[in-house]
Amino acid sequence: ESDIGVALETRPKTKRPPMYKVMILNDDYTPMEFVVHVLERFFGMTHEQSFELMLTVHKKGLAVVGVFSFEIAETKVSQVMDFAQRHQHPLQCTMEKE
Ligand code: NFA
Repeated sequence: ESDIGVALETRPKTKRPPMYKVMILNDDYTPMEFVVHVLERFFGMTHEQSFELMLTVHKKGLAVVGVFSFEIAETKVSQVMDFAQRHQHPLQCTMEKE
């Protein structure tokens, strides 16, 4: 009698952590070479990859430069914003949940 029960849901609810897109925005003042350098330095791209992505941002207005966990994305955004500010360029870097 006490052995009778209902079958319970056993699916493990192991959601993957959300990922964040890090984006670079175009502006009229930041030199192209500076953006290329930022992409090489903080996103581990080759010079060719960086140049191509910089041109995409220049033409389209923005581009996703990488997808990371929250903490890594936050760090990338801070590093780029600090670096741009130190060099007095208005370059903007933002993040958005995927
Ligand atoms: N639009 C900038 C220029 O013509 C270059 C740039 C590219 C800036 C990508 C920001 C992002 N100097």
